[in-house]
Amino acid sequence: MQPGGDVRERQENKTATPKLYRVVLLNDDYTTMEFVVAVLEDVFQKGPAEAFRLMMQVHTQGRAVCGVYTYEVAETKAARVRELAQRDGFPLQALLEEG
Ligand code: TYC
Repeated sequence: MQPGGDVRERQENKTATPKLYRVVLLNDDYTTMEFVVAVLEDVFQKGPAEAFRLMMQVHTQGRAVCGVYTYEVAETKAARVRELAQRDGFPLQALLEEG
């Protein structure tokens, strides 16, 4: 209740944009190209040509952004990459970047 008797409703901005996070894959010398392409197809839903292009970008430039997602989705995908890499004994790393 405001002075004077008005009722002021709490304002809630339901259209606020959620923060977005980039999932970045890093290069290493041991993970096979075939495995990285498979991860890009399975975890990031890339087609074969785009998966190969992104894998080569990581291989030649050291890193590449594989997708941009809300925090939960980004963290789940990065965790899945780590899980698959660990299962197959590869040191492949995925990290999140804000913004
Ligand atoms: N550099 C690796 C090789 O020559 C291939 C590779 C690509 C590894 C992308 C990791 O995120 C990566 N076998």
